[in-house]
Amino acid sequence: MTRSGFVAILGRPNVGKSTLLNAIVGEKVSITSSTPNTTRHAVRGIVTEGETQVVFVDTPGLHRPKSTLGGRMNATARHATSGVDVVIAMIDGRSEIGPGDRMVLSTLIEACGPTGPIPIVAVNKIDRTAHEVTAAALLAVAQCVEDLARDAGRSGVAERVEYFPVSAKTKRGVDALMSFIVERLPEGPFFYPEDEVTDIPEAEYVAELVREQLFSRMREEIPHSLHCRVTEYEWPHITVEILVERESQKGMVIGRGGQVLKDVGIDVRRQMPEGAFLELVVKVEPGWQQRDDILDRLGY
Ligand SMILES: Nc1nc2c(ncn2[C@@H]2O[C@H](COP(=O)(O)OP(=O)(O)OP(=O)(O)O)[C@@H](O)[C@H]2O)c(=O)[nH]1
Ligand SMILES: [Mg+2]
Repeated sequence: MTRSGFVAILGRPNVGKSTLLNAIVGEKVSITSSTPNTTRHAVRGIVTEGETQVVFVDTPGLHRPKSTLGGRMNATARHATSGVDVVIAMIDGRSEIGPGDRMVLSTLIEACGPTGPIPIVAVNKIDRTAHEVTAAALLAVAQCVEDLARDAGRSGVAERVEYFPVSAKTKRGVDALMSFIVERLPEGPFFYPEDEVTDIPEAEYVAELVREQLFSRMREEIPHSLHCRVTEYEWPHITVEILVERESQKGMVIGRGGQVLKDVGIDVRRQMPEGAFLELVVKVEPGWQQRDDILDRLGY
């Protein structure tokens, strides 16, 4: 009999959720960057080993939204906890537990309850913290969970929570986390073919790769103003349209003499099968982040 299950990964922006997903899957399926709010959709990463299949769901970072898009991203993240077997709340072990983390831990408590999904807290980025700092972070977050659960009238949840120090970047602690999850999965059928690592369509993935490269090159508010979508996918010809919100941002994205787009194209093609012709087009769509009609159309 096979075993299978779903695991949602929650956390405030930038704590390393997508990096953990990629580390677990062993392949890049979700884009990452040092800019908060990189992930905008629920991204599934599938791990199949022998008789076990685990589907990890990476989610947008929970945050205080400043745009209609931000509100939708939070809703996507919260929705991802329904129907799963395990919820991982991730925090950054380098920083104090702040209001954003408390919101995430409250969501964990709420989603798991006394009998629901298995609650896990992962303290990430321990490659950057001394042992005593990691230990202090684990104690602090456990205390925080206890307080939040008591205040929510759900004290029973706190004792169910398991704590794992990890580094998504170096993969330290990731095997222990994975073994813990695998051992607790229920019996059930596989949800995906054994050789599949994600359910993201190829075209969407290419658009994400373009967005990732732009995120690593753009500063200030520009990353948040970007949306990328494939408008033509006729292998080897692929056109990706880059939406910006203002005319002034268009010039920044294109770069002097088109240099930024040229570099983005080179770095994206490097991650694709050989022979791709990638065309990047920039278009202004005023205030798209705030407009429900456009967000619907763009699939948020
Ligand atoms: N040193 C260190 N850096 C890490 C680790 N995990 C992630 N990072 C870095 O932290 C930044 C954010 O990583 P992401 O995986 O994009 O974070 P996220 O939680 O998915 O962020 P959002 O999608 O914006 O919610 C990137 O620069 C990563 O390289 C880690 O274990 N150690
Ligand atoms: Mg992410």
